[in-house]
Amino acid sequence: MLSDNNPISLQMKDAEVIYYPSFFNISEANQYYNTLLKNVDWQQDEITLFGKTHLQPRLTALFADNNKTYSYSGITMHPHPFNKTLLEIKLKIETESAHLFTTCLCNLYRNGQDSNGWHADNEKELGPDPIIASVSFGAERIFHFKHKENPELKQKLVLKHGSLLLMKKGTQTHWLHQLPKTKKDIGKRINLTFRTIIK
Ligand SMILES: O=C(O)CCC(=O)C(=O)O
Ligand SMILES: [Mn+2]
Repeated sequence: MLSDNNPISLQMKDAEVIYYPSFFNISEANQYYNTLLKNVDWQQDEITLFGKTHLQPRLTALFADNNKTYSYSGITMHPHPFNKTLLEIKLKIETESAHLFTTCLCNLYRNGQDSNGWHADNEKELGPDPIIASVSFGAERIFHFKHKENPELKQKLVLKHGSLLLMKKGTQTHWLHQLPKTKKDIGKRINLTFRTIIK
């Protein structure tokens, strides 16, 4: 029988991307969702894009095992120390990916109107061609990739409750990604993006 636990390698030019639909089982995923929703100090920042300032269309929080800040879209985030839940998740991902992460940027999408526009995670703090591990809990959302030099090359997947998306070599250098808005009446979604800040 086909198991939903098997990782899937996405066919993407110039990039290595692996999707684990059920990296966490349903009871782990439920528990992590509830704990993080309640215990994370979610904030809504103002960002500046193309010279215009507006509220970010989602809530965020930054955690790190160092004091290093993370800056993007005109904001500088200061980290909280990792809590037990995030450390547990980080360890499991580090074991699977054979990569160590220093930092976790958490996103809370309150409903289908919250989103994350086209970008690559290529801030200078992350060094060249970073590896990013992205965990999803809560409502399922569609995630898009678009090749930077060949925008007709696209990839789209549904990020499930308890899933892990490993964006490895080439992904941030050659592709953009986004989490578009949806008109569907859906619940909240928590996303954790583990990163390594080297500078
Ligand atoms: O919510 C997601 O799945 C994507 C988040 C993301 O791309 C980011 O925080 O850089
Ligand atoms: Mn991203």
